[in-house]
Amino acid sequence: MTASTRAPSATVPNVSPATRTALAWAHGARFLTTASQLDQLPAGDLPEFAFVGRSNAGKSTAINALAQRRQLAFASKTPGRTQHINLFALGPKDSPDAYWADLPGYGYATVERTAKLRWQQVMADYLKVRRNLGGVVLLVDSRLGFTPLDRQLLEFVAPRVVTGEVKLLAVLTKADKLSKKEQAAALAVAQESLADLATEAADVGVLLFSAPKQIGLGDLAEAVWGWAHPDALQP
Ligand SMILES: Nc1nc2c(ncn2[C@@H]2O[C@H](COP(=O)(O)OP(=O)(O)OP(=O)(O)O)[C@@H](O)[C@H]2O)c(=O)[nH]1
Ligand SMILES: [Mg+2]
Repeated sequence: MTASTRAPSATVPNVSPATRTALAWAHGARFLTTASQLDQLPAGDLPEFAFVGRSNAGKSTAINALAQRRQLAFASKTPGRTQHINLFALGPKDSPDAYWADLPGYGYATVERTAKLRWQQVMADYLKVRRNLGGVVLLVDSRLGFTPLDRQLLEFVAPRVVTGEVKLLAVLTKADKLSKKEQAAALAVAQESLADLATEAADVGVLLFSAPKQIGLGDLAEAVWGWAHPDALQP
């Protein structure tokens, strides 16, 4: 059975066929490799979708939620845990159709300064030069909103978003920690922050997300599935 035909988890009931297809695809994610430098990443033509954001924003947790695996990506209470670029393969085992990249978080205060600068450089280079980068999922703690480092990251990647080469989805994590009213406010502020970029670029989105409550999980899966399968008719 290939990943694309695998049944989705019974923990996500009442989903549309499109969401079901996307979740089944995400469920097939498996660890591929880890890299501490860009030149260790596999070259190739498969589209790659990067999960980026501040340390502790919830990147690894979102990947685990998408894959419906507890420990596929290493999530932790200790910020700065993800120190390398971890790559996951998607699609059928014998012919993968995309990669996900879990990138190290930025902005973690107690990481030594030189290590921090080195990583920020790796991140900036990755976003600028990774040829097969097809999309960026920017994870932002919904209680904090976009911080200066998030805005800097957006500036790094904006030129490629404007040309349509790279899609962008901002995911407001930990929505379970907000009331409905606070969720709506966080969404509105994030939409406003992305408004300028969205007028120039076709593919910029934002959604609320919670891993434990599975808020936005189907929408996130569908968005990334759609990036990987631009020619597919609606599933
Ligand atoms: N309540 C709640 N907690 C979350 C959510 N997403 C992540 N967390 C928690 O936030 C903490 C950090 O999550 P990670 O997924 O490790 O964060 P990360 O962005 O990968 O962090 P780095 O690897 O340090 O860059 C963990 O304790 C998670 O359990 C969420 O949607 N809701
Ligand atoms: Mg992580």
